[in-house]
Amino acid sequence: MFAVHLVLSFFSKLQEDPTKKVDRFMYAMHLHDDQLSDISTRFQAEMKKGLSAESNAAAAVKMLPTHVHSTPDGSEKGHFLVLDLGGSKFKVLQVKVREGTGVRRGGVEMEEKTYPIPEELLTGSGKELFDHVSESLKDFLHEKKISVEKKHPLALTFSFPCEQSALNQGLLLNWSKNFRARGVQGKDVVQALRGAVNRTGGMDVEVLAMVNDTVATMMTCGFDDRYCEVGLIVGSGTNACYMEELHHIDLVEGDEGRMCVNTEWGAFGDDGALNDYITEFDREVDAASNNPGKQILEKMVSGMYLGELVRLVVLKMAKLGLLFEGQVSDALRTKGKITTAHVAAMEEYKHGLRNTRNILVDLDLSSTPDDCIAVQRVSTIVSFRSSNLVAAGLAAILTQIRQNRHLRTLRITVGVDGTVYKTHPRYANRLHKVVQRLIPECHVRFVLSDGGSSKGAALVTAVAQRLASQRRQVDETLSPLRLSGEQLLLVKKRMRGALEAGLKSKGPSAVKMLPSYVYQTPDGTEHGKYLALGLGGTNFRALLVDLKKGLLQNSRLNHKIYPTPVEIMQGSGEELFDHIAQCVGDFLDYMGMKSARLPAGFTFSFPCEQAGIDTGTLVSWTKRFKATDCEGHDVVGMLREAIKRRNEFDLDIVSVVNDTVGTMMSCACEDPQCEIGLIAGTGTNVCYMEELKNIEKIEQEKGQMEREGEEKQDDGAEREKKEEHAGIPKMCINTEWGGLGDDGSLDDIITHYDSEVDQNSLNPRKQRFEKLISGMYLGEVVRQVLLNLTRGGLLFRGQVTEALKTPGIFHTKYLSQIESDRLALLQVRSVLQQLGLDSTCDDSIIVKEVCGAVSHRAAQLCGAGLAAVVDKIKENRGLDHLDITVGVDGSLYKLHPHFSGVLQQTVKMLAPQCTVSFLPSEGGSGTGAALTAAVARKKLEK
Ligand code: 0WK
Ligand code: 0WK
Ligand code: BGC
Ligand code: BGC
Repeated sequence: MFAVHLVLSFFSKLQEDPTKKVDRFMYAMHLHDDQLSDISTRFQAEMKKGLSAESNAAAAVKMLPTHVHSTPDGSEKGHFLVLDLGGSKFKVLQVKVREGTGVRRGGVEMEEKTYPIPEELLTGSGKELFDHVSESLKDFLHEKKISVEKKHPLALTFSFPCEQSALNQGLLLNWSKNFRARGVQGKDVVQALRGAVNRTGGMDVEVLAMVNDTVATMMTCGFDDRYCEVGLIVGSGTNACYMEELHHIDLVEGDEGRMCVNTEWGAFGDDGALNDYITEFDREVDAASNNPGKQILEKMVSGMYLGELVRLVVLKMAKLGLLFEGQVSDALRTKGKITTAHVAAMEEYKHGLRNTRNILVDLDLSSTPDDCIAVQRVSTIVSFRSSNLVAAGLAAILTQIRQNRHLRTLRITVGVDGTVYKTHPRYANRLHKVVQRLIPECHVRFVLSDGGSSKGAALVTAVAQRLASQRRQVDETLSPLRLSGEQLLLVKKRMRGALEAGLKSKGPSAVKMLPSYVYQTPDGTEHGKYLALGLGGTNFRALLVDLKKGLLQNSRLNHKIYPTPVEIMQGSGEELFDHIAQCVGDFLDYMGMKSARLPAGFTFSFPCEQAGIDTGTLVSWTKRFKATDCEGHDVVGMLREAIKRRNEFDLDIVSVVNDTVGTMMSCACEDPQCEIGLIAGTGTNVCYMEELKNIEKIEQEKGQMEREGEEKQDDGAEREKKEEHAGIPKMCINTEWGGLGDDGSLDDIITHYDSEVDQNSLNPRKQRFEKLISGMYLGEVVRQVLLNLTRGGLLFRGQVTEALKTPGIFHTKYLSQIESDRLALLQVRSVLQQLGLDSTCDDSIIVKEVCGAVSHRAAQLCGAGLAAVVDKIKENRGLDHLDITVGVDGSLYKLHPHFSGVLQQTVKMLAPQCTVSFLPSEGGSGTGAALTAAVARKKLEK
């Protein structure tokens, strides 16, 4: 009975659709979408392993940096020689790239010749292989009548895994496919080629770039499609590359921009990551290959192995009697007898089955139609699995890119080449479909690279040339902004000279050295309620301070900031002070203290000639202020008149101080060693405690000096240290160092960008030092440099947009944003976008570099100035070493990511005998104004 059942099922099986038989036999090669998603996820994890410095060494998927930073932008041009080595054909080409007319419509002409590589050279000595390559090149130059006199830039497309530290260098990690030449692994392939070219002689070529074929393919397709940022090869080998964020590539310096990474995904699975998907046939192919255990994925996907896989499956089925009634021929037993071209032929739409029969005949196999259908099915399943695995790999890469760019959907193009993809029927469509299914959120376009990868290789060289020349031009443009140690030392010396000059002469001096009539920093006994008013670079501030002896931290009660409209800054003086009086009125209202005739300290952040603590004649406006009828007038007087005009409240203005002085006073409360006040904000300035005897320009009544000295005798130990110096009468000098250079002393430092900024400013030829440093001008200096680079065609594709021509559009806050380390380049681009500047990655890198150069110079110059001040104080006190604190305030110092650090380093470098601590002011100069008022009042009460 059982026997009857067996025969029946056998016959029913025989009648069965032969494809079903094959599907069952090869079920392990059928990969469903969830398996492909699993493989894709595993591959993305492998990618991350390859990118990270920690795990790269052990990673199977090497993720090799290529030093190709950008895809073509249409400005590439030139004639290049290209050697295309490593695919199924070795080609020598000449590629002529002409500049694009209309976006990217540049023309590319190519001449090529394919040179066979004798089998023995593939496995012989590497030297002979490269000699063959070089001789083929020479033959090509000869045949194409290309002059051998001229130096020819050459690009090498080398389709094997290479570790590159630069575009024109690459250590071969291992051969793959059918290459096995000795003495090349671990060596620099470019050097090997150069050696061969020298041995061949009679030609002058400069190897400028070596690229993997995936990279060259991406570039070739990127020439016509700017979305092309992935290169894919499914040929005798398989591999993919893509544009990765530089900050993800640990093995390469820099965080800015992108770099193309050659994944070398052929090695995926070499560490066992695919073991649960490897079939017995894959193991057999691997075992029989010349690199067992290596390139596991490649052996499941690429043209070099597909034919073998089909042969081994058919062989096994035949042995099991599932095909050809169990007949097996020697040909079928022979490795390589079924090629990938056979597999493609068997799959052909129309003639697939006929081709299959013919191939089986060639293999000495008599086959039934069902056998042919079955064998064709085997081919389909093998190549289907190949396209599925490529789809899974691509899905991982595209997901990585989408996640890198924080996008929900991604529009991207994949440049493809390789005989399997190009010639295998249905391969391309299957691949596209499966990719779409695995990552529906990505809109993927596949572009076949026409004419091979050499156009791309030439473009990489052209880009390398362009980047190299761009780099040279950017360096030239920025070099005047890069100050040497000698130059900074010179600035320090000149600042010192100006400080000395300013102390002597009452007459005009670049650095005015204005006496502040503040003789001492707070000693902690200050107390009482004070109103502090502050007119700074951009705002007016009103502050109520209740000083409690020595306890500054909780003395600040309330404050309000009133933006100063430009029309007030540049209107009449009367309007300005009426505006101030109105704000004070509003504040007192808000505090319910209109009737309290409070003592007030007035911080006035502009140069004032003072005759006493409560008067100050404005010397000249700076920053954005240009109000009329103010210069030469007493600002305290003008404020008092405005208050009178308002007739709502009254104030007892007991002191007027510069914001540097206010800042020093408020910080000195926390740190008695603070005797310098520095502002690096909209404007810049510094004050410091100078010894009265050095301030020759003010009338010194001997009596007054003695009186000062005596007073101080009776305070506690803390004062001990100060005694050492306090004995010497001092006064705080508001240096107004912003004016250094107004006498031409900085002309050798000032660049034409700075001159542009100065000419367009409200006060040309004034405040030259300030215009090199402070926040009001840095953005403008950057804009001038960007204008220059754009006019030179180095930026924004040479498009000088209205935005770029608009003064003041590049706020200094953008510098701080653009230079912040946390900001990826994408965000730099969005900042530029906001400014109406459409930029590329390269553009953003250059813009960031320009911002960096301008702000770095500003901080260094500020440091050079400060070094002069601390050195002067050290010498004033005849000290070998000075410990001193600088109270500092201002948006540039507080908000710019690098300014304060570079400033401190520069001071350390230029004033090595001074230990300078920096104390950012919490209370702002307002508290300082109140303290000054308190100190002034204390004196009056005596
Ligand atoms: C053509 C490209 C070449 C690449 C080859 C890969 O020009 O750089 O290596 O495609 O395909 P294969 O020739 O291996 O099928
Ligand atoms: C905060 C001080 C103020 C000074 C300002 C300078 O309290 O007196 O004028 O810093 O910084 P800017 O606002 O110009 O950045
Ligand atoms: C090589 C890759 C190459 C790929 C396609 C692989 O065997 O390792 O570098 O890109 O073949 O040619
Ligand atoms: C003014 C100084 C002020 C500095 C910082 C400069 O423009 O001339 O008086 O201290 O800005 O605000």
